[in-house]
Amino acid sequence: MAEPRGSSIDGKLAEEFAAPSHVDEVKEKMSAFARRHADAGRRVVLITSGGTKVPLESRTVRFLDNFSSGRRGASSAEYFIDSGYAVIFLHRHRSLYPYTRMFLPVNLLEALQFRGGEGASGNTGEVVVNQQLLPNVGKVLKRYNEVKEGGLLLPIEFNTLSEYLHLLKAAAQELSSIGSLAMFYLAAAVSDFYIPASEMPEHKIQSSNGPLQLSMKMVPKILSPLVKDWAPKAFVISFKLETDASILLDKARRALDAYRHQAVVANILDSRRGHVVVVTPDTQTELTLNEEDAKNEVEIEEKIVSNLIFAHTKFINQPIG
Ligand code: 9Z3
Repeated sequence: MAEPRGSSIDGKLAEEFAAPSHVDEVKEKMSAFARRHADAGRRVVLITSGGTKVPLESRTVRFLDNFSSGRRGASSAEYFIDSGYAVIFLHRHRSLYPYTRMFLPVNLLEALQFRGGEGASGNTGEVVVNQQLLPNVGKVLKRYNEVKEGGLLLPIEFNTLSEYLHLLKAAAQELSSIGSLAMFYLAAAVSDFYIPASEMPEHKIQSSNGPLQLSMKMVPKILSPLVKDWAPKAFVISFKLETDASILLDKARRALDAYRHQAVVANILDSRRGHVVVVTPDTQTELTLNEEDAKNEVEIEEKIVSNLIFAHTKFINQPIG
């Protein structure tokens, strides 16, 4: 498969995708975060999470989006932190977030009550939590505060595909300074298609013009410069999603051949919560949740993270050849 060189992708990124105005500020934060943790002997994982928004108009009314909830990324962040990693969490605005993810379906106002019953005043009454609606909230709050005090989680938000691409490039460049201590865990569901700024209508597309036909370009394969140019010593994991199981493993292997990174986590849309395959150049490991796991509320991300941390340790300790 012919892959464009990293430098041409750099050019495309600069020309066709508007960089977010705060990219330099974010770079500084990521660089300081990586340095501080690496100096303390801690590994750093950059997790991408959630879907991307692709605008159809420059004054955007409409956009293309996808299914990703961000649960994979958010839960994985917790397991990495529990295993001693520091986490840069590059996530889609309002997608699931570590720790709060567990309580998201709950209506907050249903879960809170005034102590002393209905007569208590809203201004002076104390508010208590209904623990049936927010189970384990005390335990989760304690852990959340520990993680915050330890400075172990650096959240960075994106919304559009352009923001995602520029922020991932920035992260890769900043993390390159810590070499093999850095892991990239690219779980975000990134659009394969986009409309370049130069071809996008400025104003809202008019339905009075009749049915809409879109022509979209291919998004540059950012994994290529990430592995080759931006963070060549890092341990890089991509995710491959398909709906047709018969092509999944072949696609995962082809991605490994093309980009020469360390592993692909392959999953099928409908079974992604209970089954994945971790594919490396010379291994193929199925990870599955069994009945016992389901009873104990084990999540598949715990198994994925543990498998990859083991491989990362081997990668760090391999003789330099
Ligand atoms: C994944 O495959 C993730 O596992 C999911 C997680 C997005 C399925 P949720 O966010 O779901 O927990 O709801 N991510 C990568 C998906 C992707 O778009 N990969 C591309 C591809 O397969 C580029 S590497 O071609």
